[in-house]
Amino acid sequence: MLVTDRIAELQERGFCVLKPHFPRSLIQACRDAFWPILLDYLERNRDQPNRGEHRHYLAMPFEPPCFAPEFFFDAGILSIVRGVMDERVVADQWGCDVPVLGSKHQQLHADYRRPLFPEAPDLLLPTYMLVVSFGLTDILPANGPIEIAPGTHRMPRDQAQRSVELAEIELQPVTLDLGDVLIRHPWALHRGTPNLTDTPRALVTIRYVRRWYADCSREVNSLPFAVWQSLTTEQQNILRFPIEDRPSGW
Ligand SMILES: O=C(O)CCC(=O)C(=O)O
Repeated sequence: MLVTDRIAELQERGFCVLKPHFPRSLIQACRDAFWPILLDYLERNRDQPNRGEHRHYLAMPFEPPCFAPEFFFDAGILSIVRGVMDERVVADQWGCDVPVLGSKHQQLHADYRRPLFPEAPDLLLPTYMLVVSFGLTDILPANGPIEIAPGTHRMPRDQAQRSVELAEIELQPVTLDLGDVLIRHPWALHRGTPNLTDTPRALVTIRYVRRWYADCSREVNSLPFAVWQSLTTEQQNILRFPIEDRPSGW
């Protein structure tokens, strides 16, 4: 993987895929621990999908092995994310998107679309957030890969939307083998596609933002103090999440 090539791809197309990147064993351990939590959540929230029909978003737990430092502090991923933004980026969201059987195509959309300067919504700005995602299973055409319209992160929203409608820009399905990592600019237009299988499709995401940016737009879990304490100071400085049960005096 050439970091400079991936940075150029992100800047040009709004997304890139690192193939294969994370060890499968790390993801399998995450999935084994997370699956009962996910199934319980789906059971309780079957009738209250929060991302459209038969689509759920839930905050990921920080208890290992659902959480692994390798996911957040990977040297290759951080080089790319820092290369696009700056050295001081922080991670501020850790969640999972789950379409289940019955889900449909989402409307084409951008995430976190509230403009930084409302008086200039189409002002072309340097990137100030990126999302890094990987599947807890293979993500194939049958279980609902995300589709992304390349280059639309740098276009006025109306023009981007029109270009896709007129098929001047083609939506690209992003299938992912276990271990592959998708890095994308959340303003590149995209949509979820239907999961046609009985197995929930879990795509987990870490959001990295420039240190000065905050929007509290998604629910997150707290980081247990013991987990936070097990990290190096440099790693602690990259995580911007509430810390649970921090003893007084810390
Ligand atoms: O889960 C996916 O494939 C995409 C989800 C998404 O873009 C959303 O819910 O905003």
